[in-house]
Amino acid sequence: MKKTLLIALCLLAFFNVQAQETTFSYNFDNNSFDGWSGYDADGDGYTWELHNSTISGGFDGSYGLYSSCYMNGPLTPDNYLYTTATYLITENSILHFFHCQSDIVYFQENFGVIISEDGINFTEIWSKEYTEPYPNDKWGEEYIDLSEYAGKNLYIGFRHHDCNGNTANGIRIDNVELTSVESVQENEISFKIYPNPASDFVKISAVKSQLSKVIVYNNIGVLVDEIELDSDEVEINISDYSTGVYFFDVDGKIVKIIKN
Ligand SMILES: [Ca+2]
Ligand SMILES: [Ca+2]
Repeated sequence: MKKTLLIALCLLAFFNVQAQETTFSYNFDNNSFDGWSGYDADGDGYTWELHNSTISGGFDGSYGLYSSCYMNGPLTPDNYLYTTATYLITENSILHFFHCQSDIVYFQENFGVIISEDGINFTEIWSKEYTEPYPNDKWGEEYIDLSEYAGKNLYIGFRHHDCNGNTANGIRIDNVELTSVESVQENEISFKIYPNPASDFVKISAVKSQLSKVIVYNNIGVLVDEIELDSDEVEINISDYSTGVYFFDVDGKIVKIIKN
């Protein structure tokens, strides 16, 4: 009787899994670092700023990102700037931005794109060392393919480093966008999974679209079950599972289930 009641209550407690944010777009024209965080790794007190001057400002005379190599004397910058939120990378994710030196004579900038899963340890995945200046009013435009990081939730940003004020003056970056050709609607996966805890079966039913794959791992990450399907509902027999914690990967979304 007690067990019947427990299962009945658990039937009411289902999960709604929300799609995570996958894109952003910043032109910095509001003169705000909202959504971004920085770190002055070389500790000289100078790091990323927002400028709108004709020399150090953004695209088309707007505000843009600026990191200096020269301020009352040569600097040797190591300045980080990155998103305060993580973004779910898909197989179609592209980072798009514009960049330009601030001085056509002192142009030898070096900067890169950085990513991190924890917001602490960053890896530079792309970099550019200027070997010639961009002509006046011309900017470099980059499309960085992030598909090899699909499935990861990443902090994304820029690092200005390994250049100095004897040959460089500062780097300008503007119109930074993370895009994906998939629409948000197509990325949305919403389903119910119940009961939890469960003893004999776990039922998964899609709220929108179809389910295509369920992978079950135990509490130390060992593969327990893998089910390919093409339907909006599945019932997985777990009566042979040992008691404990399991992780159900339903089309890329992970849900923890306790087996009694
Ligand atoms: Ca701008
Ligand atoms: Ca610095």
